[in-house]
Amino acid sequence: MSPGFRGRRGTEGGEVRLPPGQYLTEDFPVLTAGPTLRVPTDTWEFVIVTEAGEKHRWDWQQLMALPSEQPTVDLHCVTKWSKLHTRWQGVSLDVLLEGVDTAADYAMVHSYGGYTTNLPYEDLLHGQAWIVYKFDGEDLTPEHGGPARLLVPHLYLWKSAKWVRGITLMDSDEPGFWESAGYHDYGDPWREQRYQGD
Ligand SMILES: Nc1nc2c(c(=O)[nH]1)N[C@H]1C(S)=C(S)[C@@H](COP(=O)(O)O)O[C@H]1N2
Ligand SMILES: [Mo]
Repeated sequence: MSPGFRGRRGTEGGEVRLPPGQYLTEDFPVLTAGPTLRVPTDTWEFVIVTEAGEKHRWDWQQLMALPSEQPTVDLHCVTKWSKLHTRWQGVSLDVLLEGVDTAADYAMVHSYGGYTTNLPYEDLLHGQAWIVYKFDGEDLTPEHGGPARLLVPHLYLWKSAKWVRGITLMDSDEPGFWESAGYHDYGDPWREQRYQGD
C-alpha cells in the first residue's frame, strides 16, 4: 500500500486514520527527558539567531502582542501514541520569521534546560509551526512545556520542543538531542521515520 492511501488527516469519512504503527489515546501523556522546568514569563525570552549571527528577540509581552492563531491538530509521538484534534493557541513561525533575513536551510530549536531538536527551515514556514502558549483554552502547563513550546505537528512530537527558548538558523544540518541518540533526522510519522535509516 502506498503511504498516500492512509490519508493525511485524522479522520476521513468518519473513519479514524492514524499514521502507521500508532494507537489512539484520549489522555495527554507527559514525556520529558529530565525535570519539568518552571520558566517565569517575566524573564522568558525567545531569540532567533540567523546563520549570520543576527539576533531577533521577543519578551513575553511582545509575544502576547503578536497576532495569534488557534490551530487544531493531531499529535503523533514516536512512542506510538497519537492524540487527535488537540486545540492550541500561539504565534505562527511565519509571523516571527517575517522580518528575519536568512537563507538558512536548517534550524536548531533550543529549550530552557538544554533540550535541542533540528528540522529543515522550510518546515517552520507555511502554517506548519507555532510557538504555542495555550492548550484547550488554558495557559499551557509546565508539564507540557509552558509557558510556551514549539508545536510542529506534522513531525513526531519530539520535534515540538517544550519550554522553547530560541531557534538558531543554520546553513548545514546538525542533530539535536534525540537525533544524536539514533532517532530520525526528519521524523515524518506518515513515513514512519522513527529511527536513523527508516
Ligand atoms: N524541552 C523538551 N522538549 C521536549 C521533550 C523534552 O524532553 N524536553 N520531549 C519531547 C518528546 S520526546 C515528546 S513525545 C513531547 C512530549 O510532549 P508532552 O509531554 O506535552 O506530551 O515533547 C517533546 N519536547
Ligand atoms: Mo517522544
